[in-house]
Amino acid sequence: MQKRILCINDISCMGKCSLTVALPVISAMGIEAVAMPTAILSAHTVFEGYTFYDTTAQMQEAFSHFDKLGESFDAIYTGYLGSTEQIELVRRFISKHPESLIITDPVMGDNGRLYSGFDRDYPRAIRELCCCSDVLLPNLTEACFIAEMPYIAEEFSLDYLTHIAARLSRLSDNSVITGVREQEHIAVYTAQHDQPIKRTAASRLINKQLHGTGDVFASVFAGMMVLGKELTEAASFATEFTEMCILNTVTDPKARWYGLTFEPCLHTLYEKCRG
Ligand code: PXL
Repeated sequence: MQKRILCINDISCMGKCSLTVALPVISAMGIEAVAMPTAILSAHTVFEGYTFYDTTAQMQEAFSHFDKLGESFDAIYTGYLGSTEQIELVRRFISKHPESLIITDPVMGDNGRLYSGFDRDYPRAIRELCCCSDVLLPNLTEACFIAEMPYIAEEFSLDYLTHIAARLSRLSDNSVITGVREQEHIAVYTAQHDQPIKRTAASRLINKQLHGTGDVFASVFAGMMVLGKELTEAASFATEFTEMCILNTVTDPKARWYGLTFEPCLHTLYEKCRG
């Protein structure tokens, strides 16, 4: 039977992130993507003057409808949630789905700062969601907010990462920390159960801010997990695919800065996953 992932994330009409990335990526992997929009924005929050339409009421009704129909999901993948109220709503829905692998991308910031629209209380609420998740996918900034550790952008020790991972492991068995800057690479570290933290994958460092990169990574990762791959294999392949998309974007002199030019790479997902 075809696998299916419930994707709980915003729709940024423009800017290529969240659901506008998750749906094509997961579909290209041959997996059904069920979309649950958390908000509709004209563009992601890095664009000045973005519009924001809250869809909490619709989420509530959609969750009730799914409950009534008795729907089940191989995984529930959550990304951008607009409010602590939505976090609570998602937590309640997740608690009724023991059959699902719960993958939480705690979208809330980058480069040591929270995104526009999130206040200092938000990381505490996200921690509650992390507690009922099987896998966390924070970037280093988000990992620091969750772990209540200072953010150090570069030249930190392995001890620093180990400390962060140990705090995340109090909340969830598995964490994949992305966006760890090294001299020439951006690395991905995985922490599983009580095993030592591991540098699992790396891609070449490109000094350009490309929004939506984390969403491409998380969508591929979620798809690979649902297809039965080991966590480290899923993280490695997601890194490889994301790097391919980044290179495809930065080598195009006419590319807009809106997000990754991932579309020409989708066929490689289909080929990898078909079978
Ligand atoms: O890519 C993460 C993300 C998701 N959703 C919205 C965002 C961002 C990052 O800026 O603004 C609305």
